[in-house]
Amino acid sequence: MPKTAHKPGFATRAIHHAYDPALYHGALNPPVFLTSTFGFDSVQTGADRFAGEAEGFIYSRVGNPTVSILESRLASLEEGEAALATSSGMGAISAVIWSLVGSGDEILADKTLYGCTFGLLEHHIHRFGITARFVDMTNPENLRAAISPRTRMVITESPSNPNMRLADIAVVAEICRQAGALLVVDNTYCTPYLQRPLGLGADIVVHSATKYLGGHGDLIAGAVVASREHIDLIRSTGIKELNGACISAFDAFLVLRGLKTLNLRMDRHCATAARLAHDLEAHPAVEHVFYPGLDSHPQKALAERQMRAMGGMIALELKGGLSAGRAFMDGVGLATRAVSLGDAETLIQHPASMTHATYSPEERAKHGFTDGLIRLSVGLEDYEDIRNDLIGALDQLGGAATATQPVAVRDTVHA
Ligand code: 4LM
Repeated sequence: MPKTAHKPGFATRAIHHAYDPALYHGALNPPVFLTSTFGFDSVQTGADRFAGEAEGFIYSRVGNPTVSILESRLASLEEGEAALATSSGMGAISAVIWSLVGSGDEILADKTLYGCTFGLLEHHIHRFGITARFVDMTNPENLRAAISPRTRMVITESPSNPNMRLADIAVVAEICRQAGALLVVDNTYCTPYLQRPLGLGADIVVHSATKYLGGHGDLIAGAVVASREHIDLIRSTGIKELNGACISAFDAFLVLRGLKTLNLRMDRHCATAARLAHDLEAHPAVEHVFYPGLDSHPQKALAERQMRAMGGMIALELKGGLSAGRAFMDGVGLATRAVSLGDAETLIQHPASMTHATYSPEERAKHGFTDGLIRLSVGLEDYEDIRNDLIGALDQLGGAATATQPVAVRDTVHA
């Protein structure tokens, strides 16, 4: 780290924080410690490490030197005390829940969430004696009315996947604090470069590091950032004994490599998405564009307060609904039809049949998005090329944009 009296900026910390090349022969990049276990110089050393009375590594499910560098760096970028890197975003979310919520407790979650987070809360968690209820947190008063002494945890994504709804994190955090509930914010869509929920009062931030943090679509990973006390607990219970969702040292290395360009990539994702959102909104085949930077987004002012820029994710609804949406998706050439987000490549997917197929059609309607919704993860290609691809596919729609015949959406088990 450069010698300076001031705290280094975001980009500098994303490149240097918590790694001293002098300790590793001057190697510019940290070594990848591909080891499952670590030797002890005596029985007593091993016992002391297990008891938490001596520093040092034990076993890579609970800690690894490469992973530790990533964890320190993520904590620094999110401005939290400590972080835990996990094998996936779902591994992070489930480790947080299993560590901090128990039988008889209630979780209140925002109305729309990533499909598998929703599936966990709506379809499975009751088997462990935990109740999950959903409230529309675009109006924090709904949360104030619903929260009770049984509410142990509140979970929100802002902006939400897939329909770009926002929660006012500072207001929601204050409601949680007064009620004694923990606020968990999934910051995957924003990354700490665009939004820092801990500074707004959240207790815990979770990430799918598969997305913008890794940034290259070549890994699956997750992260939790919180107080040292919470991270120690989640590591020693959630990861060590409950779900075992530890990240591999190699994937930690890849996330570290991705972080070095996070701010540059996010600036580009945001700039291109902002222009595209306007272009899409102006097209006659488009019914509605969901993007917080548009004047038509009801929470634009909140987004401007809470986020540095408006992100790289766009959702849109076409005039012909589902059939037009499917024709549009089959008409693109540069954009890749794929789930996931935050990659260099522009990705386009259909939540109702893909990422959010965990919701039944009735649940989708109840939770605020239609079967016609299309989701775009705006990539790093040239703006003109992305624009021409998408607008060209919209221009091709012709009759499809007004077709009304329903196309079956199967409820399949997909990501
Ligand atoms: C997708 N998303 O949307 P892992 N939190 C959020 C997410 O979007 C995701 C996860 C957690 C998508 C995956 C196919 C807001 C995932 C879960 O996939 O377990 O790293 O993250 O396309």
